[in-house]
Amino acid sequence: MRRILVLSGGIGGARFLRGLLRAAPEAEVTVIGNTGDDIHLFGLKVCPDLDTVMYTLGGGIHEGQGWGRADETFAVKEELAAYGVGPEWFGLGDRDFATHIVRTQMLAAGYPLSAVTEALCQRWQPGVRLLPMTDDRVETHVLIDAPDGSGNDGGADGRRRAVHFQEYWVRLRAAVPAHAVVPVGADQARPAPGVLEAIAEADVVVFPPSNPVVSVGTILAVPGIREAIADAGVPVVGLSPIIGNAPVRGMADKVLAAVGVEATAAAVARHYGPGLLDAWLVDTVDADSVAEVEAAGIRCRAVPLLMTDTEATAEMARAALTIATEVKAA
Ligand code: FO1
Repeated sequence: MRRILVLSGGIGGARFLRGLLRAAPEAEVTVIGNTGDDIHLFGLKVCPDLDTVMYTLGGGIHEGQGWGRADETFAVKEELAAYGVGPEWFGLGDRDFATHIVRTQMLAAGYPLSAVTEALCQRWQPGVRLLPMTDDRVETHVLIDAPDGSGNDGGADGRRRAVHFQEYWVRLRAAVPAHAVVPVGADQARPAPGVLEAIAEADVVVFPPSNPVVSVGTILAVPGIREAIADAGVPVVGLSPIIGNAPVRGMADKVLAAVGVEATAAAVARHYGPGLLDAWLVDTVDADSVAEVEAAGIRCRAVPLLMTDTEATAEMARAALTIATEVKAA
């Protein structure tokens, strides 16, 4: 399993990758990063999931938060707020701003996001090849109830409105019902250069414990990516982001409800489906669901899935590679 392809969201994906690199130091790891969380703020293009992977593997992440830079200051944000320029609910720090300025400048000069990401990674040396899922603009929006009198009514029934994923996630803390999750632009997007080639050349494809709807699901929504993975003829292995019927972190259960999927390890495996997924790891507390997942045609094993530290995470990655080897041998 020399060439490993990973579909990654932000924090969960990035932490898993750190364990994977320890478990398989000789491997060539390519990461397809979700860009549906991207947002334009203050005239800048912010790519939270790409940056989280880059900073985590490059040693610049704020470890406690899991996103943003270590040793961060917020002078620019405070100055913007003094001008009354928001949004104030999104915490962009001074060090992080520099990344978005460089990215936006390069995009304005005509470089595609994939080339810009490669350039940013020159500094961070993440130890993986990081590819955005697409160079085209995709923005995940969430359909929520419009508060009475908001003036924002826009849904078919006049009582719902779509908000950017970051507004739903960060400002609203996913505390309001999500009726639908729409990766706007995904249907017209093309996989970024290198994405389909990386899938074709991979020995194994791994879905880390990232959000199955707004992270891995958004990557799979780019036409051609799901099909290429399903047809690649190599083991596709996933690790459940749900442990004991609750997300390990984040609010994956809220967006799972929006797509009609129960927040259980087995339901997420069925959501990916046996046409895509060959093997699935659930946590030991969900050992009861192994039979159910296997009945759905997906090889399954229960192992500890809490990413408490890099060694525990490396052990998860080893389990993923072991079950992939079994799939290949079967
Ligand atoms: N998450 C928060 O909960 N609050 C923030 O203010 C925030 C700012 C932010 C800035 C840059 C960045 O790269 C990520 C940031 N995140 C923040 C994380 C992000 O909202 C999400 O966790 C991901 O998009 C989901 O993968």
